[in-house]
Amino acid sequence: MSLLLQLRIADACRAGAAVVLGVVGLMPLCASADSTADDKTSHTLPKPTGPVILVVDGAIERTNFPGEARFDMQMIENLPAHTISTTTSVTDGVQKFDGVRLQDLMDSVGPTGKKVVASALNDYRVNIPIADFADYGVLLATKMSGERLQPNDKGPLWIIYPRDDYNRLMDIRYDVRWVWQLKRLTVE
Ligand SMILES: Nc1nc2c(c(=O)[nH]1)N[C@H]1C(S)=C(S)[C@@H](COP(=O)(O)O)O[C@H]1N2
Ligand SMILES: [Mo]
Repeated sequence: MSLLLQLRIADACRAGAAVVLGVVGLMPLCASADSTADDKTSHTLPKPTGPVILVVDGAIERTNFPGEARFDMQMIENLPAHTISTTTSVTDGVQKFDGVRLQDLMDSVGPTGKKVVASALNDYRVNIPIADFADYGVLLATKMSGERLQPNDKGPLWIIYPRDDYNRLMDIRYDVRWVWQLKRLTVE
């Protein structure tokens, strides 16, 4: 369906034209046009009340400041909690990481691009395909072994892949995506 036609149908729906005209064929179109409109407006992003620890910008649909979505720890921890236990390339043995799924964080801002440029406090930056987040349940970790990640030691946010669960993740191409001291995700 053309965008113009969709817009006209949405307008007609808002005006209640479908009900007035009683055009049976138009009713299902109204239902879908309405739910699309609701999807964009119903999840608004709250504003941070504490220190901002992560900014998501670029190609996103929902923001809480001009052009960007700012997150404090509380906003991040309001997302569903998840855990990954895995070896890493920089620690001894298996570590338990707590945090939230990057897919859930992305869903909260509505990305319209296919990758993120992840950048860190030390200005390290790397491209990550957004598909990774759903494919592997990639974690935005806030804790390791039950302790909050500190900014002087990989914190406050560290991207964690479940490398022990997928052979293909035990690879330098994925190791570079484990961004520690994450501060910004730019969707492109
Ligand atoms: N913030 C930040 N994250 C980073 C890096 C970095 O320099 N800074 N190096 C990356 C690279 S190149 C690898 S291989 C893994 C492991 O990093 P490390 O062994 O330097 O800790 O973390 C990645 N994440
Ligand atoms: Mo590396």
